[in-house]
Amino acid sequence: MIDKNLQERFNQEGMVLIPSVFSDTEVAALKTELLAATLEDYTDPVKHFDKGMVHNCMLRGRHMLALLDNPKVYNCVTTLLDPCAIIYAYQASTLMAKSSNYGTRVHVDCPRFIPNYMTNLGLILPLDDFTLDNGATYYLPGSHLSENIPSEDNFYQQAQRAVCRKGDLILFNARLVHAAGANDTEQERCALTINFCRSYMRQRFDFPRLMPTELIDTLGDRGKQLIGMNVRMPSSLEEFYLPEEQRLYRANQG
Ligand SMILES: O=C(O)CCC(=O)C(=O)O
Repeated sequence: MIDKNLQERFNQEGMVLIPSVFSDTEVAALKTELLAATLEDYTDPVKHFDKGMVHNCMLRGRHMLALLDNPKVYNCVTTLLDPCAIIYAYQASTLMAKSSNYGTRVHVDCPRFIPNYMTNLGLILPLDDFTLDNGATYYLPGSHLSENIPSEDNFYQQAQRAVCRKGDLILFNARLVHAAGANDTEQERCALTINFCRSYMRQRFDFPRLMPTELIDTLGDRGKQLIGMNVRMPSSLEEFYLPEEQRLYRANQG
């Protein structure tokens, strides 16, 4: 799915959009699960600053879990970032009717800037069409190439909008300066957002411990890699000396 032209555009602009990756049926199933989880969390007083941004979506529905094994997603991530990539965070960014969320501030999704080296890759899977009215993501092409974050004024003067259809895939260098828009419509705008990182980095949550074994067992090799099953740390000498095929930190993980 990632050809040479797309890779070049990604390197230069920091974002590419791949059309029609998911069918309407797949999108509808994901949206049903995500909206239920969002509404369930929405009034939770603990979640005060990031309302609408469900965490750890793999625990909140079987379709969102199965996305971890999706070959198209895996192909994009391993081509653009790294063959051994893992998930840093599996979240959502829902803009309820007439609202914004924590993603609406001008920001990057990775605090480190290393010239010519991407540590994190962002993925947005729109579950509703992204329009100018319902909050299509603002982004500043090329901004991933600089350490500096522009002022809000400069950002909004030059920013473009990721207007797209539900089921398209937005992939971006996590150093790209971006912001969710505000949703001025009467309908929610739902999206899944996954941040991938290099295999030797820490994840936001310890997914291999956080996920019940029964759920991990449903995953194939791709999903297991992405949640970090190949790069777990031994907590005893017994675990360190396990035979090769049972090792927690597998060989050749980058
Ligand atoms: O919801 C959006 O349009 C962007 C989401 C975002 O900025 C983020 O998750 O970091």
